[in-house]
Amino acid sequence: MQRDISRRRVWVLWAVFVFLTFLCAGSSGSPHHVQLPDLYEASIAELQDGLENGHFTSVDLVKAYFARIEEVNLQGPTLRAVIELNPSALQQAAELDLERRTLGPRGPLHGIPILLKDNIATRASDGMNTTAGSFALLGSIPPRDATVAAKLRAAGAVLLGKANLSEWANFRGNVPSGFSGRGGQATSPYFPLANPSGSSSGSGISSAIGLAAAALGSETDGSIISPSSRQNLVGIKPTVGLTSRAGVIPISENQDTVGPMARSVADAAIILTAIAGRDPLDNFTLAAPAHVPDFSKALKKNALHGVRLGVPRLFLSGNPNIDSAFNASLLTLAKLGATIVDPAEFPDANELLASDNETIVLNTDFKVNVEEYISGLTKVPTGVKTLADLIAFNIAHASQELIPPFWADQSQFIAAENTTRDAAYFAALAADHDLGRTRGIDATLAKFKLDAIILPTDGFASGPAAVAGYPVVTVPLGFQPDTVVATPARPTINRAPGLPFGLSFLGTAFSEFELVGYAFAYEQATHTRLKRLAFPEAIPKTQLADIMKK
Ligand SMILES: *[C@@H]1O[C@H](CO)[C@@H](O)[C@H](O)[C@H]1NC(C)=O
Ligand SMILES: *[C@@H]1O[C@H](CO)[C@@H](O)[C@H](O)[C@H]1NC(C)=O
Ligand SMILES: *[C@@H]1O[C@H](CO)[C@@H](O)[C@H](O)[C@H]1NC(C)=O
Ligand SMILES: *[C@@H]1O[C@H](CO)[C@@H](O)[C@H](O)[C@H]1NC(C)=O
Ligand SMILES: *[C@@H]1O[C@H](CO)[C@@H](O)[C@H](O)[C@H]1NC(C)=O
Ligand SMILES: CC(=O)N[C@H]1CO[C@H](CO)[C@@H](O)[C@@H]1O
Repeated sequence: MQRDISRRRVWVLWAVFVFLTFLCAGSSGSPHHVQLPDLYEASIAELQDGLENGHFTSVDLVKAYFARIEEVNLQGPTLRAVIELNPSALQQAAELDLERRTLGPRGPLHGIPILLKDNIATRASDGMNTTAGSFALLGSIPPRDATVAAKLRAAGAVLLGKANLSEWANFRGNVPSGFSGRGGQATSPYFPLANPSGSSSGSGISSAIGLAAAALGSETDGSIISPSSRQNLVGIKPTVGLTSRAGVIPISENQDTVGPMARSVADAAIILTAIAGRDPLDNFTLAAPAHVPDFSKALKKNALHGVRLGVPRLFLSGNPNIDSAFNASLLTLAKLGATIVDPAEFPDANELLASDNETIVLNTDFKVNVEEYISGLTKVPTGVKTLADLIAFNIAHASQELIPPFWADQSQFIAAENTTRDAAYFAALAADHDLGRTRGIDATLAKFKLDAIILPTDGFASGPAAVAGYPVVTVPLGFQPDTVVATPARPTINRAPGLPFGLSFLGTAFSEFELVGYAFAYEQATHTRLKRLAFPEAIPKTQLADIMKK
């Protein structure tokens, strides 16, 4: 009897063994045989596919990204891209993994880790701070998630942490891009100690080398597209009003906008679709179309067929390497079916270049809008209420905030302090809209019958779109050649071999769907991004397989 049972057990075990061997041999779905995505470049679609097929979990992804951040943030090349990790991220990833198993995925962002610029508020229960990089807001409690953060969360994304930035989105004073008191000096992963540009510096660095699937940045004038260009990324600066600024530490209600910084147009389109839309907490969004399109539907390789693109030569960068790559891109765009109108100058280009009305608008808006943001906080442990308080805070905490020789300035705060919304302010705002929209982008589109305007992102691409509040999409265009001699580090390097630069598509209000299509067609025809990688020490080694072995 005994013997019979054990014999039967051996037989059953044998059958199970044979069955499993057969299964493994016949299926590529086993974790031991699948090709896990390389996190340096993994697309959101690849990550979603791996999650959906059970090749790895969102918990694995969060652990892998945490380990990658650890490798390069304060160690190795000390890129200082990330200020804080979300202490609740692993728990949230586990819940999203369970939800996937029981109910299925919410959509393309389910379980995907995304970093937020440190001016985008997150609910206190997560345990993260929202400070624009300043100690003045450390421990402050926002009433709720910023609307864009809430929308990412609702789409199933894991908010991985907060990215470093130029403090106060570069509105404190004359300070190198990528520095904040809390995060220190961020640098580019494309050349040791290189200027990462800003102000969404950490979002750009993190997205470029796979410290997250992608990141959100914000732009007032150049702060998404410039670090995207410098970090070899796709950046979308949406029309002011397409994405809500509620819960985002502001510079200017007239110019601020939140958008994705990602490794591909497809990834950026997925994120923009999730964060766009009207919001009762930000009345500028009421100007946006009621219906948000699925920007992924714009991803067509033939999107440039029959499209007219204009080149406002007066706004070019003046850098010969960038301008020659830009000139070459015109041939590519023409091959893709576009008609290039070159030159297509803004009718009042010189007036726009000379105008300094933007300074009046931003200085005045900053004082009003930042005080509004602070007054909406539930708790501010440092007690700051006004811009005057922030200036005094910096002086009282100079060793953390006003650090010589490079980071001591707060002249922008001081200039903004002495402003009011007077007649001169409203005249300056009207002049910006007139010069940027009516006599600017819209006049140029109409005069040359254009669908969009193209420019190297480095140069004057952000300016007209900034004062108009109009959209820009940047995609990788090229790299500074190896013959470029690196300039000295003060404390960052402004010119160096291998530094990436981008190509910008500008359009009228709410033309993102079209611009995304043009950018996608160009990206798919060129695949510039992987033609040059970050410098070796800046490429994190940890991959999903290392996490899953443990
Ligand atoms: C947020 O700041 C507080 C100090 O006010 C600190 O104790 C806490 O660790 C910070 N949160 C994170 C996630 O770093
Ligand atoms: C938003 O509301 C403020 C007052 O609450 C008003 O001054 C402003 O004009 C409104 N803006 C838009 C775009 O509706
Ligand atoms: C780019 O093309 C323009 C117009 O054809 C030309 O004037 C300019 O010299 C070119 N720039 C470079 C750097 O090749
Ligand atoms: C504002 O724009 C108007 C119209 O172009 C111009 O006359 C004025 O000089 C500008 N002001 C500043 C401060 O640039
Ligand atoms: C501050 O504003 C006052 C009144 O408008 C003006 O007289 C003064 O020159 C301004 N100070 C600075 C530093 O701009
Ligand atoms: C996540 C992380 O590494 N955060 C660090 C960012 O930089 C500051 C200043 O060096 C550190 O205190 C944080 O720990």
